[in-house]
Amino acid sequence: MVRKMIRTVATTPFDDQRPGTSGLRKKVSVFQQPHYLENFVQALFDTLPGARGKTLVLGGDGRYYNDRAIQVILKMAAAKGFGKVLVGRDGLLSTPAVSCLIRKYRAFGGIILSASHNPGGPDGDFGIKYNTGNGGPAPEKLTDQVYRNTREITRYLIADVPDVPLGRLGNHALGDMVVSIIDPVADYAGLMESLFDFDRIRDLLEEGVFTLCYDAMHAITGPYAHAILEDRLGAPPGTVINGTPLPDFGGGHPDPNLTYARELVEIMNALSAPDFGAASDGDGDRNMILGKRFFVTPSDSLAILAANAALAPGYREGLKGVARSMPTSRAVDQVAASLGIPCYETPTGWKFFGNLLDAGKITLCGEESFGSGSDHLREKDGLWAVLFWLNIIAHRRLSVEQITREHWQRHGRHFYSRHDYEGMDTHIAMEILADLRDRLPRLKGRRIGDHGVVLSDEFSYTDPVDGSVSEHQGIRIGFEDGARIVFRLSGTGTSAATLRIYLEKYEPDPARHDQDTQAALADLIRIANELSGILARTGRGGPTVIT
Ligand code: G16
Repeated sequence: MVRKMIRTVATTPFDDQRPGTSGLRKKVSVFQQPHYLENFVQALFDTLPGARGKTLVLGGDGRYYNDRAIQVILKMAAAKGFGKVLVGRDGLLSTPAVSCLIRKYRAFGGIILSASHNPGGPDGDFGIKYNTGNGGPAPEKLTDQVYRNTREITRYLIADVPDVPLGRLGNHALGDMVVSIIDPVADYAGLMESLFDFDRIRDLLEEGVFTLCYDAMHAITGPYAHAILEDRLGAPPGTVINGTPLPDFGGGHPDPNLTYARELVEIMNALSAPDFGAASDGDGDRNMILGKRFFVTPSDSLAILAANAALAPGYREGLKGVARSMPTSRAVDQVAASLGIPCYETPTGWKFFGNLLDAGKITLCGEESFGSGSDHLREKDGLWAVLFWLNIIAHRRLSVEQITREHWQRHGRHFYSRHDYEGMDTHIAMEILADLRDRLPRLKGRRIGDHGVVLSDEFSYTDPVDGSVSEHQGIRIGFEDGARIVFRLSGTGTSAATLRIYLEKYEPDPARHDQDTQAALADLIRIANELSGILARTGRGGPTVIT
């Protein structure tokens, strides 16, 4: 890069640039402040020695501000000395596609512009996260350093070059750097085809008896789902709904759960419901699986994928091990025990699976927060989970409900629910957790109602690969019958606090599998409310979202 093309801009630190569970997420208006994005990107680039001449992958979920941010980052990448940047056409790339591209093209790393399932638009959220050369989210060691840099930053470097036409496929020179605009779907679709039995799924879809509906929620997976489900697998046009990515997600909240994916839920609850329903979130890494009038919890979905993995060509060799985040139900633990493979418990956050996957200790992993994935990438992967389910159905020729009920019969049912109290005063939420923390030593050995407490602690994780320790990862209260309550604060919100309460109860007896989930968990819900004192402290009689 000709030196005079690089401008050094003086700046001062912002004090709120600490990355959360998954990158830096803030209101769009926060990112639009002069120097805000640039400061964070420079703080990141300053942690990346050895990037000169290397390849970066860059794309986002198409939310408002995606296109502007990409132009800024390209100019800063040129100033940093990257040799090449791969950008999805129109600046679009799903999170799993970025992971796929980093791995396939051995890139130095990738930047994903997304606030995931958070709403978009000028009044919505924006976000930025960095993935390292293994294709996975940056580990805490790196994000902590980025944060420290944001506190000390005095300048950033940016190239004085014109904007790149993001809609034109092919190579564009930006000073000495090449910007390669690529088809966002092709590499990812090829990877999916190598993992699943596309012929068998095509037969299932073309026979015309099996119907499905996929809701892309006007977010990033629209183009991927059209290309894979409709074009490659032969599902009829119209199978994918809300398939055009929009900067404000059509005014919706692109979070695939029973509350926010209402349109799909209504379709799947109708008398004429399709056989299979699925949805993905803003950046395409989450999934929700539905049958006719039937919801599969993400924890059960992970367990069912693990139990049926051998039906998919990519997993025919068997699983090395599995992992789940701590608050995720222990349904997959049962499967691991029956397969005789290890099961790891990690803190919330996909980044914690990276070392286990890289070290070959696990093949599948997942979280209660509607995420599952495998060693094919280093991100959770929404469409992958959908294709995995279709692969299983194409082989077993059973409905989603039959597959799930059979699974419960064999392994027992883990009644599971998460209660979210969104928009809570941060101070009160911290106080609730601090009080619970104080009471932990006195809870163990006590009885609460009919339940004897056998575990009361705050989860701390020692990574079995690099020995790094992550503390304060959620308050756990376990009972003698295996039931559990977990309390933690969300690390992905952009305003106020969200208190999450995770509830789990194991029921081995098939005669009791038909209970309603909230009814089955009623005891635990009462205990959780009493212990936390939410009603007295906030006046709230119930959660904002139940999943
Ligand atoms: C992110 C992380 C997930 C995590 C989820 C919820 O997902 O990648 O690992 O489970 O947030 O985190 P929290 O409970 O702290 O809000 P996504 O889809 O938002 O990137």
